[in-house]
Amino acid sequence: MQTLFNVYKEIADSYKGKRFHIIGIGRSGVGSARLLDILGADVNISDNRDADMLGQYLQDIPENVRTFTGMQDSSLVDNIDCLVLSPGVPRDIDIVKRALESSVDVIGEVELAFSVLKNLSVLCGFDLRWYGVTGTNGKSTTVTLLYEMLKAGGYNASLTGNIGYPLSEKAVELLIAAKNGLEIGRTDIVLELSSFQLELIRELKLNISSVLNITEDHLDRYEDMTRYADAKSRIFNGQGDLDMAVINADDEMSMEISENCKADKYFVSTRSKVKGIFAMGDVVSLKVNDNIENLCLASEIRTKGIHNLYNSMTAALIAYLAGVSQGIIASVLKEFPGLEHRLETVAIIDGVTVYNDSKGTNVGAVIKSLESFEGGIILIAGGRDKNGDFGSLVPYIKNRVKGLVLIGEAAEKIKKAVIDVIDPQMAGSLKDAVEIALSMAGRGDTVLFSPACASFDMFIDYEDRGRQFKQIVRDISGSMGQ
Ligand code: UMA
Repeated sequence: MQTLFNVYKEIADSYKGKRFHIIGIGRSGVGSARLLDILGADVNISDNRDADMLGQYLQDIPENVRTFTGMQDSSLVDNIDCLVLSPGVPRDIDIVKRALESSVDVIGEVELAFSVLKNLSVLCGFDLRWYGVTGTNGKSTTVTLLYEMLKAGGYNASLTGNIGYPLSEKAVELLIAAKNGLEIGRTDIVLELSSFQLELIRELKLNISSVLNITEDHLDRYEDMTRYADAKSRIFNGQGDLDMAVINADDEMSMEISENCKADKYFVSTRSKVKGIFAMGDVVSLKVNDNIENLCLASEIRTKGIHNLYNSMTAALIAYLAGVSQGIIASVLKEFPGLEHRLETVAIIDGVTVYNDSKGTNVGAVIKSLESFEGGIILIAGGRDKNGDFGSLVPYIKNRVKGLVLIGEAAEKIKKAVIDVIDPQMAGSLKDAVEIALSMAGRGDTVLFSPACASFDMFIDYEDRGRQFKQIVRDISGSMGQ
């Protein structure tokens, strides 16, 4: 066995002097830059936004890395060996086309980090397990639950990817450990994968993959639903028959894309007693071999709503297949409170409960959130349109929503789509929207902020949007002495 420092050197030797250009100065771009810098590569990074828009990310770029902001001229990719794309960067822009035409290797941040981590584990001889989850909605809740279950089961687990901690940062962490000669033990990596990230994976091989659901989203980036589903189906690409896949049997598109999956398939259902995990009435059961074993009651799971039942069952099945005991899985399900920005209770003001659901960035997610309440909802929605079909909200608005307040670029488009069933109020700012919504609500009603749109027209991201919403609500609540 080589010493860990020699392993680090062997990996670094294959990157030394190689010329990389990274597009996007955000979380993924900075992680990639840090990783390639440690490996001694020759690195440039660019962002088409001006420097003053890039905040802390600019400060975090290593000093050896040449930085270009406020422009993205195609000549930046002349004379390079490899172009690394951040997930938010589409492949059909000029600079990427130029790189492809010049036969430059174009990879995504996840693939870059995966190949370094794979080499590291092979050369150091430590076990690296990979669990990847994709789907339109519920990914972050599911991967967080899975991570909690693995940790509770005594595994050295890491939570990475679309959840906000790029895989490249995990690779940096382990490379530094190797460089410093620290022993690395078995590591279990839980990876949240978006369709953007899946577009550019190549070698990524998951021990357990999972598809939660596929509904309309990101149609501003994809020509149609088929393209979007194709990107999602890439999650199975590297898998063979010794690997496993966990699929929502009740979701038509998830089942469709898994047809060619070569892994051993397990399913999640609330409709039939599938191989995998199912809920019949209130009882959640595992059926991994031929035995049916009761895991817990659905009513004991702390997060509420049918979508959370699917998320919980998926995480439970993956954890079980990874070797975590049923008792530990059940206790995590009973304790896990849910995530920030997903149907998060913010305050009760004069008997009106206010929820922050800023992560409701597409129509499907908003429908799931509306379904969690019987009625009496004042919905605040709007933001940057992702070419969403707002018309599909109509039946849910008709049955459950008594007031609708719209903000952002998509406000007019949403209004047109729903005008037959509700007359929306238009608001100029999020603060106005909250005030209007509260004035429309009565005791026992619900104010739900679930935008059905991206946040980038008015906020940095959905987290910033959710935090600003909560601050506005808390200020109002505080000023009323509640
Ligand atoms: N940019 C360019 N040129 C372009 C397009 C973009 O320079 O042509 C620049 C932008 O100006 C921006 C930078 O690229 O400054 C940002 O890149 P990015 O959007 O990929 O942002 P990151 O900070 O790297 O975050 C990404 C994911 N973002 C997206 O996919 C949009 C984060 O998911 C993820 O947490 C992070 O990598 C770490 O893996 C967020 C997200 O919204 C939560 N994901 C979408 C979703 O969940 O629906 C897919």
